[in-house]
Amino acid sequence: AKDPVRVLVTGAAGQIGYALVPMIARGIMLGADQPVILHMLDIPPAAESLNGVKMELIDAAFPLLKGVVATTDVAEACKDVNIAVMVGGFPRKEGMERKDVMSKNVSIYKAQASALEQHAAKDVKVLVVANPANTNALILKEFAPSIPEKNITCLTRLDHNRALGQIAERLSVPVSTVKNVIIWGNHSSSQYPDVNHAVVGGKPVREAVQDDAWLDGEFIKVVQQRGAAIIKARKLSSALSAASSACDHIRDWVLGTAEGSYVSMGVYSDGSYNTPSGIIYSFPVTCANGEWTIVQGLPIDDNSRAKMDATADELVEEKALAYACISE
Ligand code: NAX
Repeated sequence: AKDPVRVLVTGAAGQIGYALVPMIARGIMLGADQPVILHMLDIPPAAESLNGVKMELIDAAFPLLKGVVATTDVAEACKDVNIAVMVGGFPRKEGMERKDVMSKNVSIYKAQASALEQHAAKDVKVLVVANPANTNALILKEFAPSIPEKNITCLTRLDHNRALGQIAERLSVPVSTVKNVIIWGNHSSSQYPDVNHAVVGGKPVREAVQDDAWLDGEFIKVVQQRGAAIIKARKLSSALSAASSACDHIRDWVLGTAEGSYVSMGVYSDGSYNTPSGIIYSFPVTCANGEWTIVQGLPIDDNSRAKMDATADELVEEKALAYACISE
């Protein structure tokens, strides 16, 4: 039998946490033959509720779940973890300035970076979910210099999956027949969902849909605004889809992407596609042997270029705001 993998989930008492931990314990993230030990972190006001989640995990009697650590101590939470899914953060509340939210998250991600740096496995793979996801991941990278930069990523797979879902709904085909959409840039409404290289049942999506106006207009808007639409409908933000997409992100990263298909991940930019280096930007990637590689050489038209640059500009601006918070 395989040795258990230690998976940290921060913000585990929250909505996404509640949907995510049973998926991990069932093998959805790392495979049906991979035992796991769950490390769950939350803050003291949520300690009792976190303990309730631990009780339910015990009650569910998951065969793959070999242990549960539920704690409000960051060092204990990070001890020897192989995978870290960072869901905890400070949410934007009504009336709050962007700078104030950034400042709270910068201090959280700075502290948690140091804890991972000191206590996690040296080859820990990190996925940041909490918003602003790309910039939180960048802060984490900056303050955990011994963790390889390739190991620090953020979640744009939910946006990717939303794009697949919209194409499948439009064509009334199973979502599994659609692939190679791309989310470029920031996990925010400036993201660019690109279908120019996407295929459905082997055919280019543009040929199958035969409605460029929809693909270049409404489709993009719906994907960019989907988070807000879920909040409007559910009075709560996306949780099951976020949890499921986080599992997809880690599973593909660890176990590899299928031949001929790529997925979207927020990764440390090396300047590919003339994006600014030094930011966490979402690219199309393939994964093999536990490593992601940016898909190279896709032709980019002028329309795409402008949208890719606009979302990059927003990330550069977020980075400056985050750095202003650090030096204060
Ligand atoms: P919740 O407010 O339900 O849960 C967040 C949890 O984090 C709470 O239990 C809170 O006590 C905890 N927390 C706060 N500060 C912490 C700290 N310093 N250490 C550990 N835990 C801490 O939010 P939820 O709906 O679960 O969303 C979590 C985050 O995911 C939010 O930042 C949200 O904006 C972000 N999202 C990101 C998505 C993405 O695709 N990247 C999509 C879904 C989601 O909106």
